[in-house]
Amino acid sequence: MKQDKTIIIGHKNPDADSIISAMIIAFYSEKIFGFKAIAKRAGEINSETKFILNFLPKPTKIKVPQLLKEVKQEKVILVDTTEPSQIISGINEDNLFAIIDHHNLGGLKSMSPIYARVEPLGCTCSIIYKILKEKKIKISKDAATLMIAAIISDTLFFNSPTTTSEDKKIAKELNIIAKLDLKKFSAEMFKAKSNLKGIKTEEIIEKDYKFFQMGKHKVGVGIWETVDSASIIEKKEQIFSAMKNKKTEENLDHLFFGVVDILKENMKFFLLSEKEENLAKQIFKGKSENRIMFLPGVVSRKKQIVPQLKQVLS
Ligand SMILES: [Mn+2]
Repeated sequence: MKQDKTIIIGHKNPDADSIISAMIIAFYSEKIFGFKAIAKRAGEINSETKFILNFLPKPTKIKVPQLLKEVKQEKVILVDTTEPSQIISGINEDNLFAIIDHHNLGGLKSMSPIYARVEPLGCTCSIIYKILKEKKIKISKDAATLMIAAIISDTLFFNSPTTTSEDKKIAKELNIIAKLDLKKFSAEMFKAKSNLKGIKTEEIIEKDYKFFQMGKHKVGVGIWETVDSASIIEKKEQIFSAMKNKKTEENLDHLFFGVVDILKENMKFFLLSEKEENLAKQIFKGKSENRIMFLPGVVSRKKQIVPQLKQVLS
């Protein structure tokens, strides 16, 4: 019997974790699953991930995923999400083969029993590390470097409230192989992430944007993580106007945009209209000035924004 082609893919607007998780699973797929699977991506590679991929010495055996717009007949290993609204079309009950994720279960179904590994860790790559360790798979230096980078990216160098002690321990163990100066490496990653060169205003909102169905409400939350929040605040007029367009085009009930200052650990939360402003006031009890609310200590959409919005809206 012909083995169906199997792909590994993460969410739309892929971040470093989504791309790297797919790359690592593909690289070790024969050892993990017993067959070859191919890494794909559900969107453009962002500037932080580009920096990480360029950092690897060339040539490397770990392949960069190609863009995939729709799944046809392939079997799918889904990484870094289980949210139906955040995956490309064609992934369904019939072809879902496995999920590896660290988010809340988003509502996917499957016809057959699937391989599922979901843990409340700071990064999908932390879970992948545990899988590799359990299967006694030897991790290469390039793979270790990539996985550390994903962990630093998702946990904001262990500062996000999503970080667990396990993530820190895993990064330490990986760095025995990768031998990176983590402080320097993370500073360079975040600098690359903050670079606005060639980035249109629309992209600032959309690069790390997620859509959620919350009860009857269609809600979008864009996040921009940066070490230079002033460079974004400067563009607030253009950002609000781009938000307005997006909200209309996608027929959203609420659209939020948060600028996360990675170093100062705070968020400037853009509230498009009175509707968003009232919701934010209800949840965060904060004051807003010209529709921007300052939220000290808030850096995580997953832990500090989305559950709170869901609670009020669902
Ligand atoms: Mn992730």
